[in-house]
Amino acid sequence: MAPEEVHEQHDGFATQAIHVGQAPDPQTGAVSVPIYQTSTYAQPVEGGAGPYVYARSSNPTRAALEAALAALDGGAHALAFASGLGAASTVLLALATGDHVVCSDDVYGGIYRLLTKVFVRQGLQVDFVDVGDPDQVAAAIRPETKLVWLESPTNPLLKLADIAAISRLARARGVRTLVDNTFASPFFQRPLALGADLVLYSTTKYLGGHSDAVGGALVTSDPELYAQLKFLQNAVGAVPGPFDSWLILRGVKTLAHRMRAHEANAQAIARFLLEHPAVAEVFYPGLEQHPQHALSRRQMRGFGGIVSFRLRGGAAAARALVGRTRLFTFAVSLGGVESLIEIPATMTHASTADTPLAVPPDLVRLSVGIEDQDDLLADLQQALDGA
Ligand code: P1T
Repeated sequence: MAPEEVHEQHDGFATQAIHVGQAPDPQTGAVSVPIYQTSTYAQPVEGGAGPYVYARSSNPTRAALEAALAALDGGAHALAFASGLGAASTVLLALATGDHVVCSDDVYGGIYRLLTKVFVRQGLQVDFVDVGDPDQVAAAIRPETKLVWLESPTNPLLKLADIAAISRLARARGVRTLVDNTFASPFFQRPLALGADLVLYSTTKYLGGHSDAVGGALVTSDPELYAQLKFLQNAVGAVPGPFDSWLILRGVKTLAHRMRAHEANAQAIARFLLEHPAVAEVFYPGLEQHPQHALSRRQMRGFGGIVSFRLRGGAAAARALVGRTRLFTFAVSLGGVESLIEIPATMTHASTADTPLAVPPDLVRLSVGIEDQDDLLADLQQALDGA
């Protein structure tokens, strides 16, 4: 799809983020969706139950969040979960013993751990391939394959998958495609419009945006898949509580504005790092030097707020650097308003150590926040100069 078309789909994004599912409360006029802090709902003795019976099954605050999330991805349905991994587990529970998944060879360490340490024990088969090459995905698909699992951009190396090409080749073979869109957020990338069947989020990240709640979500326009996942959402129970649903919904309202600010800062930082003598290599899809920059322009509306880089001084230099930053807090997670710095090899991706998916020990990942750009650049400058 042409970049202009991608842009057009986003018309009204900020308005939808603030209004879809969030009409003033009909009873009180409250303009902020109330936190329905209840586990159960009174039912009429005669005439059958209403829309709300028990809060694992549904809750009005969660329903508002789900409506907003569906709209932002241009999807028909969304389901909210207690975490990104809760959403991922629910998807994988739709598969059966002997089923096969083709997964990106660069993924969040927790997804790798879930697949290889939990679901493989339940009889799931998984192959990790370089999804930057659609031919490798095609070659890995076999009769038992049910799902292609993409992250794009990937965590932590910011690799891209051609979502349209892979979704097309998978569909032709009767295989569904899931895109973990956590890094891009629906503001910068809409996988359903590119042909994917299912979108996954850790809403802990950009959707929530303030590092104050953990959550996950799935979005789809496929009614059959939605029915299956909604059944599992209730049957398995990895649901968010009303207050966390409300926190994520509050974050969603400002997503468009935050993403623009994250990206402007990330672009400036990626360019600064490229020039710094202590830096060996910079990973950011917004750089012309990124091997898939053309693809990122084609399928994304922007490049996001995560920048990774390798240091000439190796793992020791990476350690020294994270000890010197003052504004960039040394912590896992990403997508909040505040800037974070971490070392994937020993932190978020420790589960891939000593495997073919291991990430370089000198890799540093930044979640670039929305503080003043000059302050962030000055912090990195002093930390790199001294490290
Ligand atoms: O942490 P949780 O909400 O369960 O989401 C898991 C998850 C799923 N997908 C991606 C791409 C992720 O980055 C994450 C969580 N990632 C981190 C905590 C991190 O620092 O990378």
